[in-house]
Amino acid sequence: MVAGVSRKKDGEGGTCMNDIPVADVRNFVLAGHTGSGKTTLVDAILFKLGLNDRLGSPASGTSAADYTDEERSRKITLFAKPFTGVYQSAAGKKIGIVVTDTPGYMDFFGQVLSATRAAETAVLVVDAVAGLQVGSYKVWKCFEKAKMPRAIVITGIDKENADFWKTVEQIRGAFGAKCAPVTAPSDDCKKVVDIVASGSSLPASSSKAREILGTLVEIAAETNDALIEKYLNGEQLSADEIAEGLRAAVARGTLVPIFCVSAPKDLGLTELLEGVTALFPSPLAVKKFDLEGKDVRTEADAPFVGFVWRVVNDPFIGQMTFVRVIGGTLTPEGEILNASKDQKERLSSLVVVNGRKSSPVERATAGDIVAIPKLKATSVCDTLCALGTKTILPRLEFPQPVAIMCVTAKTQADEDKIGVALNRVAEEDPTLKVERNRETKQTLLAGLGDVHLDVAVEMMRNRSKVDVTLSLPKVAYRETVTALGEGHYKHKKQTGGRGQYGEVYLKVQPKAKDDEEWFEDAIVGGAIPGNFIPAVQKGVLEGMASGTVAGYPVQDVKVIVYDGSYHEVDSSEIAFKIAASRAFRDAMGKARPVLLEPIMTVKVWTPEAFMGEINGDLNHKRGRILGMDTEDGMQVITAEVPQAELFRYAAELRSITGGQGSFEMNFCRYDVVPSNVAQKIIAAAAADRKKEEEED
Ligand SMILES: Nc1nc2c(ncn2[C@@H]2O[C@H](COP(=O)(O)OP(=O)(O)O)[C@@H](O)[C@H]2O)c(=O)[nH]1
Ligand SMILES: [Mg+2]
Repeated sequence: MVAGVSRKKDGEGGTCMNDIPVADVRNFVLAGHTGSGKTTLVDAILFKLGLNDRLGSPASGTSAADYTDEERSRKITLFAKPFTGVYQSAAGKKIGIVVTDTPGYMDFFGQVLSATRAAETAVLVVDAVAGLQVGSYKVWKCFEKAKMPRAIVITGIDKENADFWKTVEQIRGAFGAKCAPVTAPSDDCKKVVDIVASGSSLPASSSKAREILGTLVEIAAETNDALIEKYLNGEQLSADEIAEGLRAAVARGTLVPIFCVSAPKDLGLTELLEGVTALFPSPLAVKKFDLEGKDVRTEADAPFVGFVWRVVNDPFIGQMTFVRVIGGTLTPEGEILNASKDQKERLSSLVVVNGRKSSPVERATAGDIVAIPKLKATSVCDTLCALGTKTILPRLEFPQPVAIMCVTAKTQADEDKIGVALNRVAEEDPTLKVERNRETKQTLLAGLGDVHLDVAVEMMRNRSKVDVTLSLPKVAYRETVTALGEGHYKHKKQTGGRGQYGEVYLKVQPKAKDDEEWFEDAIVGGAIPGNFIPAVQKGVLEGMASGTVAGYPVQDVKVIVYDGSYHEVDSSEIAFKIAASRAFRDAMGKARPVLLEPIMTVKVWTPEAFMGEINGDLNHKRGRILGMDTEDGMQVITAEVPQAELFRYAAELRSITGGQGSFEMNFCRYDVVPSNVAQKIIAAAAADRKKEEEED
């Protein structure tokens, strides 16, 4: 891994890949609103740890963290990325640091979810000027759900208008008094002080820091009976006792330490890394559970268990499966079991990836994130474990895609490669779905937002050299009838040799919900001989494949064949099929046929302020509001809306709510398209057909 690091031989167990005991590893993930300074902080940490010989920055395109083409062109993080290094602590100890950067843009929230499963401690990054933003709340909720030890870093304390204490107040108001600063900027903002270490030497002017010091000592004391007794007796706790108490409080979630930094000015970074060392739990200090809720052993001598949280297919590092080691020791030889798929996988090497640099390692233990090249059957959320054992870790629940677009190749040559390229991007990202709609004959790509889909297209271009365009998908319209219609067709041809003859009378009507049969043979007296009835049925089905309104499939109709005639010699299956198909079309045309469209049930989450505009917009979209509710301080609107109106909703809702709203949708039913809308669809379908005929 980190070049030049020597490795101990087997038998000296209990060490991770940096020769650092598992107990001295600190693995944390950074998450927060876009632009809160996560990547800048990661770059600064990489520089501090000596993993990068210059301080890169995302804004100038020199970031070691935001290194992919897609990220550099947009200047935002799109992919979660882990970095591993060694920190030499002030006390002279080697600490293994594993830090994961994540995207803040909500379209990529799936990456945040995965990354939290690779870390012990979840760190919310908040900008000292902007304070808590939509993304901060969303990330916090995700941390809470994962029940992880947490910390907060306030960035940008060097910025004009930055207000550290005001931001602290806002955080404590929103997330509780368990959030307390452990570092703070000096009054002139020229340096950062460690509140506990400074203790009595805190300047008298820092009344807020002094007050917090009292809070911290109290939180530390509360973790331990002996300490609380000492504390209540008015005795001073020693520095070690406070440190131990604070560490225990972070691990059990009664303390969320707040740090402050300015990455560009190198302020507070050392204090942060010291805090990570002193306060963050080691992989041994946080219990891990399997699917059945049983403890998973985390020591290096336990059987190996690892969680697959990321799969990458990237031009710099190739095909890699990122594994967070949960327990035991992983070495780059032999076979392991993919317990989720009950399939063996062969290992040939093990690498630590730091951005575009990667280097082989000989072992990995709890807390480490290592990548395995070229696994065959393994995907995100799978559990890998030692052969002869079987542990399955809980999977992650990803949000359902809400933005759906049709994908088409720009050139004929790319048409054939499109499937492979699409699957490649979807394999990496569990929040992207690829689907072939047989009805509309379109290939659909679904994701969490328009930017998500745009990035997928760019990745296909950069990585698979396939150029595609996105367009609004076609709606899978259907047709049905609303009345009874009678139809008739006589198919008769007598042109030399054997003729063709078949005559069918049938009725079409709306099918009752409880009626299981769509087809009824009501022929009496053998007007159509029984052996031709299957052909009649096939003919009707052919007619139903393309309705009389606009050529869409017909559903929810009942067809009753009640009369006809045949010819001893000339009648055939094909003749009856043709007659039945035409008779069906005749009947359908008289049965007041209508167009049907898919209706979706939509749930929208929004702050109160946007309720009016959202309701108005849903009405405008021909939606029907079913109800309104509150959930976690957000308003929730439930509505039924035609699918045709929803293809751009991810972007539209973002623009209405400034990114604060979110929604999900599910298919509900087919319903009749109002006639004014139907006319346009019918005209468009006719134009399409004409175009197709011309092309043929
Ligand atoms: N002055 C100042 N600017 C910062 C600081 N941290 C980040 N920035 C700037 O804020 C912008 C967004 O930072 P970035 O790290 O990409 O945010 P991310 O989306 O959270 O990864 C960039 O232009 C950074 O240069 C900081 O501590 N001080
Ligand atoms: Mg970033």
